[in-house]
Amino acid sequence: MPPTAFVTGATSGFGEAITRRFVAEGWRVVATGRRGERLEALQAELGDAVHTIVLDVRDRDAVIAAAEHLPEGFRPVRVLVANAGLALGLGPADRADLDDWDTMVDTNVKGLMYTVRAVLPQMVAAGGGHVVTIGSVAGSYPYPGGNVYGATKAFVAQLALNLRADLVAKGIRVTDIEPGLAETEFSVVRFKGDAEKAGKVYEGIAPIRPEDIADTVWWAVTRPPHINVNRIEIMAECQSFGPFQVVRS
Ligand code: NDP
Ligand code: 8X3
Repeated sequence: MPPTAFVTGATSGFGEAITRRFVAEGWRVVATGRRGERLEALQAELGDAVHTIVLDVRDRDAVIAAAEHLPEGFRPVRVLVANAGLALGLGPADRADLDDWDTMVDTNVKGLMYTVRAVLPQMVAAGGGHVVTIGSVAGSYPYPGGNVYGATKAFVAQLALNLRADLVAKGIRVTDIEPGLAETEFSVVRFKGDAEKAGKVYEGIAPIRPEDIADTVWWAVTRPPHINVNRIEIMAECQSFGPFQVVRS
């Protein structure tokens, strides 16, 4: 029986590329996300190797039920790619929309918690597995307007390390992949559908592509079982760090 990967946020960007990569490598994939029509298209294209579930990771009961009721042939989950997430807004903290902050925390923090908690028991019962979380460089380095988004990604990185502490020597590995600037639908979402503004983020540069992250996930999960890749930070070559700000009067 081919092994199964469970991917959240499989309807676009990294999650879609990760789904395609695992299927191409002969795996089965449980592909999840809120947009059912995107999942149907993916299923039609990739066939029986994919089982789709319309799933909002903010819905705790639905996440638990999805993991508990996987069909024969799609369980136990060998690899969880907890990828679903988003940034909303890029304004300064004093003017940020609190609903945006709530949505980012509900999705990137609580949705991740629910997903991990839902899938882990079957990995423990099976005596093996791999949890891949998708953090961000924004979780390590501050930037103007990154405020709560970056803070949610710091949570992702620390949860991944703490999962390692709980799961050590249980055959379950944990890797946090922390990308920088990558062209997906991320900026369209961040700028609430403003495609022109989103497009400018990637103008004149060569950003990370979704396939690069799919390749990174695949690399991490195919390392020999006696090692654990704790974290991978990966930036576009055109991206680097800003200087400290010093404001003079
Ligand atoms: P996309 O917007 O292209 O994809 C985001 C995915 O997350 C979609 O499939 C979306 O599906 C899903 N998603 C969002 N909210 C929910 C929800 N409540 N429940 C279930 N699924 C949800 O962006 P990316 O591929 O870039 O983003 C994937 C991850 O990578 C995110 O965690 C993001 O923070 C992170 N990241 C992105 C970087 C970038 O520059 N692009 C860099 C570093 C990290 P749907 O809308 O159908 O539910
Ligand atoms: C997305 C990368 O730099 O836009 O997590 O925050 S960044």
